[in-house]
Amino acid sequence: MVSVPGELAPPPRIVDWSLFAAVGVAVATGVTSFWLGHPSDAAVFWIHAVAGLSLLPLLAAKFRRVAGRVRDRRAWDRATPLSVCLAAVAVAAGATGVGWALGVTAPLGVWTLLNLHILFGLLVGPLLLVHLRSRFRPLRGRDVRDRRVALQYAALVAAGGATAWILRRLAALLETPAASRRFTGSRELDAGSDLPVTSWVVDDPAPVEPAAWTLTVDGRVARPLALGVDDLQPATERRALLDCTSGWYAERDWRGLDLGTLVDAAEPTADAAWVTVHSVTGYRWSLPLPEAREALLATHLSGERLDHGHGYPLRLVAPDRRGFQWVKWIERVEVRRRPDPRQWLAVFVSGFYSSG
Ligand code: HEM
Ligand SMILES: Nc1nc2c(c(=O)[nH]1)N[C@H]1C(S)=C(S)[C@@H](COP(=O)(O)O)O[C@H]1N2
Ligand SMILES: [Mo]
Repeated sequence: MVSVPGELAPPPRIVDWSLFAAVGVAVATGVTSFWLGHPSDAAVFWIHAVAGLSLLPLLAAKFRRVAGRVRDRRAWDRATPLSVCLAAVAVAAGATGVGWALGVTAPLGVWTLLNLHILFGLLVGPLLLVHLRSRFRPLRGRDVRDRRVALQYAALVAAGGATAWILRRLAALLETPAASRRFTGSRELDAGSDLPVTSWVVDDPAPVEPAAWTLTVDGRVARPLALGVDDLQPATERRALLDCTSGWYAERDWRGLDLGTLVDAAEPTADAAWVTVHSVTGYRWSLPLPEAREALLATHLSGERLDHGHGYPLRLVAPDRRGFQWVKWIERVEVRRRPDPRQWLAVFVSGFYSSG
């Protein structure tokens, strides 16, 4: 390891509090990134990369400081094992993040390296909080006022940004699987291959019986509608990109009904502002009305009638939204004044109580 002259090493409490800040920003942006799929959200992913990459030199500085104490078993106290565990998980989170950015593939079954990264990332926060119960030291004014600290911060952020950029160039240059990554980090699925059947948590309903199925359009509308499978007239074609949070994307041709036309046929009232699309499982998501007008209720994928796994008889195609928001097995379109807050729970638990 490169040794830093003593007078250049940042004060210990600055290193510790910077680690705290970097973890906070990385976890906050990592979690929010799940709900972001529009190109205008790209900055959040860059901030995540910079925070995540800044963590690595900070961890190196910290390890250099505490190495002696960790190597000497007599210096251990009750909190030391957890600290060692935290260090390992933080390094694993950073390493899997870098690995994902470089295009590393891991033989993890249905899991991607990104899924593993998210698991480590989510573990860091709670471990850090427990760590702080025994190791908390307040930040002192004289540490913060040190002029070198501002410079070191600027260098850290600049190096993080440069490294993130280099990782992208490197993945492209070496033509690794990450060469095709979007700003979300997702990699392209082969154009020829079938779209995988994907569940966000455990949604797995029985196939929808067309004779027993109706699509209801209700809520803030003057003329609620009920349509059967034979009433669906799939007249709109749309090429759209599905970007799943487990790290893949695929552009495909979809055909179906224009969601805007359907909502307008039900005559939304003056206060209508959101459209919530419900699945037979209770799974649901809401779109602002103007965005819903751009969305499709698909009946066909790549020219073929949807099969059960992809959401027969009807599934949402919501461009620039993440895959988990593309609700499958739709049975209800609800026009509302506000988004449905229950969606935040429903997407996580629907599969546990809906009949399978
Ligand atoms: C301490 C915790 C974390 C660290 C140190 C960390 C670090 C990293 C790093 C270094 C990268 C690659 C950066 C790059 O693109 O060049 C990355 C990518 C990514 N991380 Fe994290 N991360 C953490 C937590 C999380 C969490 C909690 C989530 C989600 C819940 C998450 C989601 C992602 C995603 C989606 C990417 C791919 C986006 C991209 O490649 O730009 N991360 N992370
Ligand atoms: N009702 C319902 N719709 C759902 C899901 C789900 O679990 N339940 N999974 C979502 C997720 S995570 C993704 S990525 C896409 C995947 O669509 P596909 O299975 O057609 O590839 O569907 C979304 N629609
Ligand atoms: Mo997904």
